[in-house]
Amino acid sequence: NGFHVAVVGVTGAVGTRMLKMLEGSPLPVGKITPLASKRSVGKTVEFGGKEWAIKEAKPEAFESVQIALFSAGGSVSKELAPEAVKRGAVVIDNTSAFRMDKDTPLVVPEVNEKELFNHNGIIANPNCSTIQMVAALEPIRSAYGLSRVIVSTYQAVSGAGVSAIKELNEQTEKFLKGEEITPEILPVKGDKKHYQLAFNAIPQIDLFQPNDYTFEEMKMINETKKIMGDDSIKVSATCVRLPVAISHAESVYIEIDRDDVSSSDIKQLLSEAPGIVLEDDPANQIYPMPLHAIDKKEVFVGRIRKDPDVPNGFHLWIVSDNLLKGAAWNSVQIAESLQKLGLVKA
Ligand code: 11C
Repeated sequence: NGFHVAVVGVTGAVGTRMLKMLEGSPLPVGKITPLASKRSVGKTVEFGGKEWAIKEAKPEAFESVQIALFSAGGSVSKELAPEAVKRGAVVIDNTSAFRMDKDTPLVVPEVNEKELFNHNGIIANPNCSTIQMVAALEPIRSAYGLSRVIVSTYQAVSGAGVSAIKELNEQTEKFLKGEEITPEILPVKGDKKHYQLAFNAIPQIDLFQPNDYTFEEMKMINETKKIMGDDSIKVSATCVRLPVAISHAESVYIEIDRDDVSSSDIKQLLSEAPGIVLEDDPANQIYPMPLHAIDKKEVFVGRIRKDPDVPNGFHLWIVSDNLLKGAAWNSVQIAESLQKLGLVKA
Protein backbone atom coordinates (compact mmCIF):
# COMPACT_ATOMS: atom_id res chain seq x y z
CA ASN A 1 0.00 0.00 0.00
CA GLY A 2 1.03 3.59 -0.49
CA PHE A 3 2.62 5.32 -3.45
CA HIS A 4 5.04 3.76 -5.88
CA VAL A 5 7.81 6.38 -6.05
CA ALA A 6 10.78 6.41 -8.43
CA VAL A 7 13.89 8.45 -7.66
CA VAL A 8 16.03 9.15 -10.73
CA GLY A 9 19.65 10.00 -9.92
CA VAL A 10 19.35 8.19 -6.61
CA THR A 11 23.12 7.99 -5.99
CA GLY A 12 23.70 11.76 -6.30
CA ALA A 13 24.00 14.44 -3.62
CA VAL A 14 20.32 15.36 -4.13
CA GLY A 15 19.03 11.83 -4.90
CA THR A 16 20.30 10.39 -1.61
CA ARG A 17 18.61 13.24 0.24
CA MET A 18 15.36 12.72 -1.69
CA LEU A 19 15.21 9.22 -0.17
CA LYS A 20 15.93 10.63 3.28
CA MET A 21 13.21 13.29 2.94
CA LEU A 22 10.73 10.65 1.71
CA GLU A 23 11.54 8.46 4.71
CA GLY A 24 10.77 11.33 7.06
CA SER A 25 7.61 12.35 5.19
CA PRO A 26 4.03 11.46 6.14
CA LEU A 27 3.52 10.65 2.45
CA PRO A 28 2.75 6.90 2.40
CA VAL A 29 5.38 5.17 0.23
CA GLY A 30 4.69 1.50 -0.53
CA LYS A 31 7.39 0.93 -3.12
CA ILE A 32 10.59 2.67 -4.14
CA THR A 33 12.20 2.30 -7.55
CA PRO A 34 15.73 3.70 -7.28
CA LEU A 35 17.06 4.63 -10.71
CA ALA A 36 20.51 5.68 -11.87
CA SER A 37 22.90 5.21 -14.77
CA LYS A 38 24.08 1.72 -15.81
CA ARG A 39 27.21 2.18 -13.65
CA SER A 40 25.20 1.90 -10.43
CA VAL A 41 23.21 -1.21 -11.37
CA GLY A 42 24.13 -3.95 -8.90
CA LYS A 43 24.22 -1.56 -5.95
CA THR A 44 21.35 -1.10 -3.51
CA VAL A 45 19.87 1.71 -1.46
CA GLU A 46 18.21 1.46 1.93
CA PHE A 47 14.68 2.74 2.39
CA GLY A 48 12.19 1.98 5.14
CA GLY A 49 14.46 -0.64 6.67
CA LYS A 50 14.75 -2.59 3.40
CA GLU A 51 17.36 -2.85 0.64
CA TRP A 52 16.16 -1.86 -2.85
CA ALA A 53 18.16 -2.73 -5.98
CA ILE A 54 19.17 0.21 -8.16
CA LYS A 55 17.87 -0.17 -11.72
CA GLU A 56 18.95 1.53 -14.91
CA ALA A 57 16.96 4.67 -15.70
CA LYS A 58 15.13 3.84 -18.92
CA PRO A 59 11.52 4.20 -20.14
CA GLU A 60 10.27 0.78 -18.98
CA ALA A 61 11.49 1.42 -15.44
CA PHE A 62 8.50 3.76 -14.92
CA GLU A 63 5.77 1.12 -15.34
CA SER A 64 3.27 1.52 -12.45
CA VAL A 65 5.23 4.45 -10.92
CA GLN A 66 2.89 7.15 -9.53
CA ILE A 67 5.39 9.80 -8.46
CA ALA A 68 8.82 10.20 -10.13
CA LEU A 69 11.41 12.50 -8.59
CA PHE A 70 14.14 13.44 -11.08
CA SER A 71 17.60 14.79 -10.23
CA ALA A 72 20.01 13.32 -12.75
CA GLY A 73 20.69 16.30 -14.99
CA GLY A 74 18.68 18.12 -17.62
CA SER A 75 19.32 15.74 -20.51
CA VAL A 76 18.09 12.70 -18.54
CA SER A 77 14.95 14.63 -17.55
CA LYS A 78 14.32 15.76 -21.13
CA GLU A 79 14.52 12.18 -22.35
CA LEU A 80 12.82 10.27 -19.53
CA ALA A 81 10.33 12.61 -17.83
CA PRO A 82 7.89 12.39 -20.79
CA GLU A 83 8.29 8.59 -20.73
CA ALA A 84 7.34 8.52 -17.04
CA VAL A 85 4.33 10.77 -17.70
CA LYS A 86 3.25 8.56 -20.61
CA ARG A 87 3.11 5.65 -18.14
CA GLY A 88 0.91 7.55 -15.69
CA ALA A 89 3.44 9.10 -13.29
CA VAL A 90 3.52 12.66 -12.03
CA VAL A 91 7.08 13.94 -12.46
CA ILE A 92 8.73 16.38 -10.03
CA ASP A 93 11.83 17.51 -11.86
CA ASN A 94 14.76 19.10 -10.08
CA THR A 95 16.59 20.18 -13.25
CA SER A 96 16.28 23.28 -15.41
CA ALA A 97 14.89 21.22 -18.34
CA PHE A 98 11.24 22.33 -18.11
CA ARG A 99 11.28 25.21 -15.61
CA MET A 100 10.52 28.01 -18.03
CA ASP A 101 8.02 26.03 -20.19
CA LYS A 102 4.63 27.76 -20.21
CA ASP A 103 2.79 24.53 -19.43
CA THR A 104 5.03 23.52 -16.53
CA PRO A 105 4.32 24.91 -13.05
CA LEU A 106 7.46 26.01 -11.19
CA VAL A 107 6.60 25.49 -7.56
CA VAL A 108 7.73 26.47 -4.08
CA PRO A 109 4.80 25.30 -1.94
CA GLU A 110 4.98 28.23 0.52
CA VAL A 111 4.70 30.63 -2.44
CA ASN A 112 2.55 29.20 -5.24
CA GLU A 113 1.20 25.78 -4.26
CA LYS A 114 -2.03 26.40 -6.17
CA GLU A 115 -0.08 26.32 -9.47
CA LEU A 116 -0.01 22.54 -9.00
CA PHE A 117 -3.62 22.44 -10.24
CA ASN A 118 -2.30 23.48 -13.68
CA HIS A 119 0.19 20.66 -14.11
CA ASN A 120 0.33 18.52 -17.22
CA GLY A 121 2.33 15.67 -15.76
CA ILE A 122 5.56 17.54 -15.03
CA ILE A 123 6.17 19.93 -12.13
CA ALA A 124 9.47 21.77 -12.01
CA ASN A 125 11.45 22.32 -8.84
CA PRO A 126 13.22 25.69 -9.06
CA ASN A 127 16.96 26.34 -8.79
CA CYS A 128 18.25 26.14 -5.21
CA SER A 129 19.34 29.76 -4.92
CA THR A 130 15.95 30.92 -6.22
CA ILE A 131 13.90 28.74 -3.85
CA GLN A 132 15.35 30.08 -0.61
CA MET A 133 15.08 33.67 -1.81
CA VAL A 134 11.44 33.54 -2.94
CA ALA A 135 10.40 31.60 0.19
CA ALA A 136 11.72 34.48 2.30
CA LEU A 137 10.47 37.30 0.06
CA GLU A 138 6.93 36.05 -0.62
CA PRO A 139 5.50 37.04 2.80
CA ILE A 140 6.93 40.54 2.27
CA ARG A 141 5.60 40.72 -1.30
CA SER A 142 2.09 39.68 -0.32
CA ALA A 143 1.97 42.15 2.60
CA TYR A 144 3.70 45.21 1.16
CA GLY A 145 4.28 44.61 -2.59
CA LEU A 146 7.70 44.06 -4.13
CA SER A 147 9.11 46.14 -6.96
CA ARG A 148 12.82 45.34 -7.00
CA VAL A 149 15.27 42.61 -5.93
CA ILE A 150 19.08 42.81 -6.14
CA VAL A 151 20.76 39.64 -4.90
CA SER A 152 24.39 38.62 -4.44
CA THR A 153 24.92 34.95 -3.62
CA TYR A 154 27.57 33.10 -1.63
CA GLN A 155 27.00 29.57 -2.93
CA ALA A 156 28.21 26.22 -1.65
CA VAL A 157 30.18 23.86 -3.87
CA SER A 158 27.69 21.00 -3.41
CA GLY A 159 25.44 22.86 -5.87
CA ALA A 160 27.93 21.85 -8.55
CA GLY A 161 27.71 18.13 -7.70
CA VAL A 162 29.72 15.36 -6.14
CA SER A 163 32.78 15.75 -8.39
CA ALA A 164 33.08 19.46 -7.55
CA ILE A 165 32.90 18.70 -3.80
CA LYS A 166 35.74 16.20 -4.28
CA GLU A 167 37.77 18.73 -6.26
CA LEU A 168 37.45 21.38 -3.52
CA ASN A 169 38.43 18.89 -0.80
CA GLU A 170 41.50 17.77 -2.77
CA GLN A 171 42.50 21.37 -3.55
CA THR A 172 42.22 22.31 0.12
CA GLU A 173 44.46 19.44 1.22
CA LYS A 174 47.02 20.19 -1.49
CA PHE A 175 47.03 23.90 -0.72
CA LEU A 176 47.71 23.27 2.97
CA LYS A 177 50.55 20.89 2.07
CA GLY A 178 51.98 23.39 -0.42
CA GLU A 179 51.43 20.98 -3.33
CA GLU A 180 50.62 22.04 -6.89
CA ILE A 181 46.93 22.40 -7.79
CA THR A 182 45.51 21.74 -11.26
CA PRO A 183 41.85 22.80 -11.38
CA GLU A 184 39.83 20.63 -13.78
CA ILE A 185 36.14 21.10 -12.98
CA LEU A 186 35.20 24.38 -11.28
CA PRO A 187 33.76 26.85 -11.97
CA VAL A 188 31.97 24.91 -14.73
CA LYS A 189 32.85 21.45 -15.99
CA GLY A 190 32.27 22.22 -19.66
CA ASP A 191 33.85 25.69 -19.83
CA LYS A 192 37.23 26.58 -21.35
CA LYS A 193 39.07 27.64 -18.18
CA HIS A 194 39.15 26.24 -14.66
CA TYR A 195 40.07 28.04 -11.44
CA GLN A 196 41.01 27.01 -7.92
CA LEU A 197 38.10 27.38 -5.51
CA ALA A 198 40.02 26.53 -2.32
CA PHE A 199 40.73 29.80 -0.44
CA ASN A 200 39.09 31.72 -3.28
CA ALA A 201 35.73 33.15 -4.43
CA ILE A 202 34.65 32.63 -8.05
CA PRO A 203 32.07 35.01 -9.58
CA GLN A 204 30.91 32.46 -12.14
CA ILE A 205 28.26 29.79 -11.62
CA ASP A 206 27.29 28.04 -14.86
CA LEU A 207 28.04 29.40 -18.33
CA PHE A 208 28.02 33.03 -19.42
CA GLN A 209 25.05 34.11 -21.53
CA PRO A 210 25.15 36.67 -24.38
CA ASN A 211 24.12 39.45 -21.93
CA ASP A 212 27.19 38.79 -19.69
CA TYR A 213 25.05 37.34 -16.90
CA THR A 214 25.68 33.68 -16.07
CA PHE A 215 22.99 31.04 -16.54
CA GLU A 216 22.67 30.76 -12.73
CA GLU A 217 22.02 34.52 -12.52
CA MET A 218 19.44 34.36 -15.31
CA LYS A 219 17.73 31.45 -13.54
CA MET A 220 17.37 33.59 -10.42
CA ILE A 221 15.97 36.45 -12.49
CA ASN A 222 13.52 34.50 -14.65
CA GLU A 223 12.41 31.94 -12.07
CA THR A 224 11.67 34.58 -9.42
CA LYS A 225 9.29 36.38 -11.79
CA LYS A 226 7.59 33.13 -12.82
CA ILE A 227 7.15 31.80 -9.26
CA MET A 228 5.84 35.12 -7.96
CA GLY A 229 3.66 35.44 -11.06
CA ASP A 230 4.78 39.00 -11.72
CA ASP A 231 7.03 39.95 -14.64
CA SER A 232 7.12 43.56 -13.50
CA ILE A 233 9.37 42.84 -10.49
CA LYS A 234 12.86 44.10 -11.34
CA VAL A 235 15.39 41.38 -10.48
CA SER A 236 19.16 41.33 -10.85
CA ALA A 237 21.67 38.78 -9.53
CA THR A 238 25.39 38.23 -9.05
CA CYS A 239 26.18 34.60 -8.24
CA VAL A 240 29.45 33.68 -6.53
CA ARG A 241 30.87 30.28 -5.56
CA LEU A 242 32.63 29.99 -2.20
CA PRO A 243 34.71 27.19 -0.70
CA VAL A 244 31.77 26.18 1.51
CA ALA A 245 30.47 22.60 1.41
CA ILE A 246 26.72 22.94 1.99
CA SER A 247 24.17 25.78 2.25
CA HIS A 248 23.87 28.83 0.04
CA ALA A 249 23.88 32.34 1.57
CA GLU A 250 22.45 35.43 -0.10
CA SER A 251 22.64 39.14 0.52
CA VAL A 252 19.35 40.49 -0.82
CA TYR A 253 18.31 44.13 -1.32
CA ILE A 254 14.61 44.71 -1.93
CA GLU A 255 12.35 47.64 -2.59
CA ILE A 256 8.73 47.33 -1.49
CA ASP A 257 5.70 49.37 -2.59
CA ARG A 258 5.39 51.30 0.67
CA ASP A 259 7.71 53.62 2.56
CA ASP A 260 5.95 53.46 5.97
CA VAL A 261 7.23 49.97 6.86
CA SER A 262 9.92 49.36 9.51
CA SER A 263 12.45 46.57 9.79
CA SER A 264 10.51 45.40 12.89
CA ASP A 265 7.40 44.99 10.70
CA ILE A 266 9.39 42.78 8.30
CA LYS A 267 10.89 40.78 11.17
CA GLN A 268 7.44 40.22 12.68
CA LEU A 269 6.10 39.05 9.32
CA LEU A 270 8.95 36.61 8.75
CA SER A 271 8.81 35.25 12.29
CA GLU A 272 5.31 33.95 11.47
CA ALA A 273 5.96 32.84 7.89
CA PRO A 274 5.79 29.14 6.93
CA GLY A 275 9.17 27.47 6.43
CA ILE A 276 11.10 30.53 7.64
CA VAL A 277 13.21 30.86 10.78
CA LEU A 278 14.09 34.38 11.86
CA GLU A 279 17.61 34.57 13.30
CA ASP A 280 18.12 38.26 13.81
CA ASP A 281 19.56 39.55 17.06
CA PRO A 282 22.60 41.73 16.40
CA ALA A 283 23.09 42.53 20.11
CA ASN A 284 23.71 38.83 20.71
CA GLN A 285 25.46 38.20 17.36
CA ILE A 286 22.61 36.01 16.12
CA TYR A 287 22.42 35.68 12.33
CA PRO A 288 22.14 32.78 9.88
CA MET A 289 25.28 30.98 8.72
CA PRO A 290 25.75 28.10 6.25
CA LEU A 291 27.28 25.77 8.86
CA HIS A 292 24.20 26.09 11.06
CA ALA A 293 21.74 25.47 8.23
CA ILE A 294 23.11 22.08 7.11
CA ASP A 295 20.52 19.26 7.25
CA LYS A 296 17.72 21.70 8.16
CA LYS A 297 14.64 22.06 5.99
CA GLU A 298 13.96 25.71 6.82
CA VAL A 299 15.12 28.97 5.28
CA PHE A 300 16.97 31.17 7.79
CA VAL A 301 16.73 34.96 7.57
CA GLY A 302 18.56 37.66 9.50
CA ARG A 303 20.48 40.97 9.27
CA ILE A 304 17.21 42.69 8.33
CA ARG A 305 17.82 46.43 8.00
CA LYS A 306 16.16 49.39 6.37
CA ASP A 307 18.37 51.01 3.76
CA PRO A 308 19.92 54.19 5.21
CA ASP A 309 18.87 56.29 2.19
CA VAL A 310 15.92 54.53 0.58
CA PRO A 311 12.70 54.56 2.69
CA ASN A 312 11.20 51.57 0.83
CA GLY A 313 14.52 49.66 0.63
CA PHE A 314 15.57 46.77 2.91
CA HIS A 315 18.54 44.42 3.19
CA LEU A 316 18.26 40.76 4.22
CA TRP A 317 20.66 37.83 4.65
CA ILE A 318 19.09 34.51 3.62
CA VAL A 319 20.66 31.07 4.22
CA SER A 320 19.40 27.55 3.53
CA ASP A 321 20.65 24.02 2.86
CA ASN A 322 20.87 24.02 -0.95
CA LEU A 323 20.46 20.24 -1.09
CA LEU A 324 17.30 20.20 1.08
CA LYS A 325 14.99 23.23 0.69
CA GLY A 326 16.96 24.02 -2.46
CA ALA A 327 16.35 20.59 -3.95
CA ALA A 328 15.35 17.32 -2.20
CA TRP A 329 13.03 18.74 0.45
CA ASN A 330 11.23 21.15 -1.90
CA SER A 331 10.64 18.21 -4.28
CA VAL A 332 9.21 15.97 -1.55
CA GLN A 333 7.22 18.91 -0.21
CA ILE A 334 5.66 19.26 -3.69
CA ALA A 335 4.73 15.55 -3.56
CA GLU A 336 3.09 16.13 -0.15
CA SER A 337 1.18 19.11 -1.58
CA LEU A 338 -0.01 17.01 -4.55
CA GLN A 339 -1.45 14.46 -2.13
CA LYS A 340 -3.00 17.13 0.11
CA LEU A 341 -4.70 18.76 -2.92
CA GLY A 342 -5.98 15.38 -4.14
CA LEU A 343 -3.86 15.55 -7.29
CA VAL A 344 -2.27 12.15 -6.69
CA LYS A 345 -3.86 9.14 -5.02
CA ALA A 346 -2.10 6.11 -3.57
C1 11C B 1 24.65 25.62 -8.12
N1 11C B 1 22.36 26.39 -8.22
O1 11C B 1 24.72 25.95 -6.94
C2 11C B 1 23.32 25.51 -8.83
C3 11C B 1 22.91 24.07 -8.83
O2 11C B 1 19.41 24.39 -11.88
O3 11C B 1 19.03 22.95 -10.33
C4 11C B 1 21.47 23.82 -9.22
C5 11C B 1 21.27 23.65 -10.67
C6 11C B 1 19.81 23.66 -10.97
O4 11C B 1 25.63 25.35 -8.81
